[in-house]
This record gives sequence, C-alpha cells and structure tokens, in this order.
Amino acid sequence: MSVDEALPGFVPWPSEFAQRYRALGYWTGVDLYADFAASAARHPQRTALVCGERRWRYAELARDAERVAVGLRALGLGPRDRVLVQLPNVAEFYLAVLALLRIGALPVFALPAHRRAELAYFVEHTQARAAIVADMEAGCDHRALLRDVAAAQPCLREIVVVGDAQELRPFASLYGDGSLPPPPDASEVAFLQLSGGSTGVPKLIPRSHDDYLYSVRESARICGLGPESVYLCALPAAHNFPMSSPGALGVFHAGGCVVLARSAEPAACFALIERERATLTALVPALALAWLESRQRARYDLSSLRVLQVGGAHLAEDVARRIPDAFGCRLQQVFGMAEGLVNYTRNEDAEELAYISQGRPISAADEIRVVDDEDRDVAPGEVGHLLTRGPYTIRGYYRAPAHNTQAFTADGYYRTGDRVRRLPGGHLQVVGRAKDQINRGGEKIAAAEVESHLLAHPGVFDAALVAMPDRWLGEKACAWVVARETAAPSARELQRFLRERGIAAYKLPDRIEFLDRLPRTAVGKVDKRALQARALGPLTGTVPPTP
Ligand code: OOB
Repeated sequence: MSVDEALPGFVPWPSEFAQRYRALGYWTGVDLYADFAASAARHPQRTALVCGERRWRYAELARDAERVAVGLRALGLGPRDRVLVQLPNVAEFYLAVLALLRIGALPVFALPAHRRAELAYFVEHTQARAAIVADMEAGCDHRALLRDVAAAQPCLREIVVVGDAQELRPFASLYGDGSLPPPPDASEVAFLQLSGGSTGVPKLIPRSHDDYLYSVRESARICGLGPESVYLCALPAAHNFPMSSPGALGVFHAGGCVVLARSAEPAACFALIERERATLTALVPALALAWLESRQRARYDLSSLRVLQVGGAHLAEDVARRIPDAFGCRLQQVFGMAEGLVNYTRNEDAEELAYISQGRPISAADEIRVVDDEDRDVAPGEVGHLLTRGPYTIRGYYRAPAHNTQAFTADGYYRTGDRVRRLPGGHLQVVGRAKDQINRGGEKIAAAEVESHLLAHPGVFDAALVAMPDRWLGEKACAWVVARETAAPSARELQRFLRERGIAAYKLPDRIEFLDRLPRTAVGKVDKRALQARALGPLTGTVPPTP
C-alpha cells in the first residue's frame, strides 16, 4: 500500500525523503510488532516483563499478545481503527499495545491523569471505535468516565476494562485462539501519541512503524541495551520517554526485561530496583530530585543501576552533578519530544557534557537549525529557536492542517518551541522555551487550553496562565483572571469549576490571582512575561490545594 492511501489526516514525508531514509537503511519496512516478535524468537526463555508478582518470558508475552490480538479482531477491530488506550503501569498496557500493533489498529495514548474533557476530545477527534481502560485507578472510576464519553460519542462502541469490568467487556475475555491477518505495512501510522501542546486543544502525533522503529533501534544501540538490561519503568508507560527512549520498546528490541513500577514513589522503586536488579531507569527532573532527597535510598541495594536517565524538563546542573555519587551510576540526559527528535548524552562523551548539556540527536540524518524570530540561522553558539526535520520527526499533526502551517516551516521543519544553544560538538543546551506552555515537572500544560476552560466560566472576562518557579516541580501554573464585576467568582469556585469540566488534575492552576486587566504588549498581546515576573512577587489569591 502506498503512503498516499494512508490514514486520512496523516501528513507523510515527501517521497524523496522517504526514499532516502529507506536507502540509508533507517526505514526497514519492518513493523513494530514484527520487531518485537523477532526478539521474542531470539530470546524465548528470557524474562520480558515483570508486573508485581506476574512475570512473562518472551515466548509467553508474544503468545499472550497474539491471543489478545485475536480477541480484538473478534470485536471487529482491524487496520487503522483507532483505539483509546488509558492504562496505568500494568502488564496489560503492553499486551494491548502489542496486540493493536499486530492487527494494524492504532492505539491513541492517553495518560492515566486524563479525565472526561480530554478523553472525549481524543475519542471524538480520532473517531475511536474502542477504548481499553482500567477499572479504578487513583480513586477514579474509569468505567464511569468512559460510559460518559461513550454516551456523547456514538463512534465508541466497545469499552474494554482491565480488572472488574461490571457490565463492560473484561480484558481477560479477549484472549482467543485463531489465526491473524497479515501484519500492517510499516509505512503506515502505528499509533497516535499525545503532544504537550501549546494550543486550545491537544494535538495528536501520528508515528509510523518505520519511523518509530528506527528511533527505537538507534536508542537501544546508543544506550547500550542488551539481553542483560533490566529497565524499571517508573514514568507513565504511555509517555514517549519510557516507551521508546529507549524505554520498553527499546528493551524488548534488545531482549532485555521491563519491570513496571505502579508508582514512581522512591521507596517502591528502590525496592523494585533491588529485587529485580534493574540496570536502567528514566525519570523527569522532579522525580530525580525526590529520589535524591529520599532518606529511603540508603536502605536499599541500588548497586545494579548503571544509568539513570533524566529528561522531559530542565534538569538543574547542581542536581545533575549529585546523581552519579548518590546512585552509584551514570547520568544520561535525554531531551526528546513525542513529535520525534530525541537527544542523548552518550557514554563516550566527556563526563561534563552529561551535566551541562541535554545531549545530541540520535541520527546523522536529524537536521537541526537554530534560528532567530525571522527563521534566520543564528551564529554558532548563539541561543535561538530549535527547528528540526529528520527520519523520525513528524511532518504534521493528525487532522490539524491549519495548525500545521504554523507548527512546521514550509520546508517541513518542526518548530519545537524550545530555545537552545548548540555546542561545538553538536550537543544542545535547552535554555528556555518560546511556546506558551507550562512544564510542570515534565507534565506539559498548554496555557491556551486551560485559559479556554477558565473563559467558559460566566464570571471570567479574561484569563492568562503562566509558569512560576517551583523548587520541586521546576514550574507550577499561575492563572491570572479578570473577573466580571457583576459575577466575580472566588479562586476556590474557579478551581471547582475547572475540576467539573473534567480536566486532568495536573492542569489545575496551582494559584489563581485576580487583576483588573491583563497587561498587554505594544501589539496588544497579553504580556505573559510581565505576568510571570509578577507571579514571582507576593501573591494574594487563595492557594488551592495542590493536586
Ligand atoms: C518528552 O516529550 P514531550 O512530548 O512530553 O515534551 C517535549 C518537550 C520538549 O519540546 C521540551 O520543551 C521539553 O519537553 N523537554 C525538555 C527536556 N526534554 C523534554 N526540556 C528541557 N530539558 C530536557 N531534557 O518530554 C520526552 C520525549 C522523549 C524523551 C524524553 C522526553
């Protein structure tokens, strides 16, 4: 099948680029499930997955994934059908994803924190036919959530539940026996990943088998993974970092073992590292700091750890320098994005680079430009906007043609929204951000998305969300609100209002402050810098409880 006939709403690479990536051996025509199956065939008896007391050898994981694939087919799911996947770190996450990949259906990855507003949007925007969710997680009944979503979205016909399914379909009932259809073409979209975003509605990222597998293979190689690698997955498994940088897919590719942590809480993870002799794990800076500060550290044997990866948000240099001694392992910085480009500091780099840089790109074919506001290249070593294009960086968001004209240059570079400096050896330093986003401990909040929810309140005339510094999370969100004189809501009321709109808790502003009017720049835009500066000063508004 040619790419032109592919999923509507997917922006393919121009054919000359696709041809080059194939000719160079980056895109191999192997689909993601086939890569996993090949690894399973090489290492059938090795442990592939550990989830609590449950363990799967490769042969068992492949067999179970294929049985689930049979069950999904029996539900009428097939090539290009979108399936919402919202699961915590449980084995069924990988079983579901591998099975969907096998039949050519597209997982749409939601994070466990997402709530009705986000899930309804994903289902509606992708016209998802099915959802695979947990029963209860962190006090939230996902069955009830999905019933609500399904009531408003007739496309959603199947709700599969891991655990107590009530009247819905139990995940356990999917295991079937039978034959499977041919695998999908590797040029096809494999899944839709979530963007951190900076606009009113979240954007979805279509990743193809070819492009994603290339990044997975190279990541596994760069990170030195092999059958002896034991990866502790402490971040939400659906995020791009623990999925493919090198993440679980990199570990499966290499024949290693993935150990799932149900929470990233230090003591629980330390216990798992000790018990499973984990060699590698990945954290966001906020968690790295929490692990560093934890008194529990001394009580566990963490000597198996060889590398601690940190990425997803700015890692303070002083924190970076403490990591090797504290954990008896190397620090690897990872600067990546679900849209594609991933940078790693390397084992062979001068040690200093792991403290002061966020790494260099995976591929020699990753094209990097650092530009000024007019898209002109800045002088070497100067700070500018990072633009990138390459064999695993998308050319467009899914079904977002208007936004794509802004998020990509005419010649296909993705505007990352990050401000970087390029060091002489090609390593990048991330020095800031131009996109209107708050990076709350690695969780990305699109300011415009929360602002539009605030503006939906009848008592809100204007609203702006900005970052404020936080010792633990790096950044927190502060909402500046101009209330209507007649119906001014309190901060608490607004917080409740946002909650009721069904948004993820991490998007709730940590502070809500009131103003008579928002400061504006000369061209009339909201002056977010001024608001950010003001958020550093003493604040008067109610501090809502931190979620
Ligand atoms: C990862 O992916 P996303 O899609 O959640 O977020 C991407 C954005 C980047 O554009 C940048 O703004 C920020 O997150 N970021 C970092 C960073 N890593 C990501 N900012 C400063 N330093 C870093 N090391 O976050 C992601 C995907 C794959 C691997 C690692 C992280």
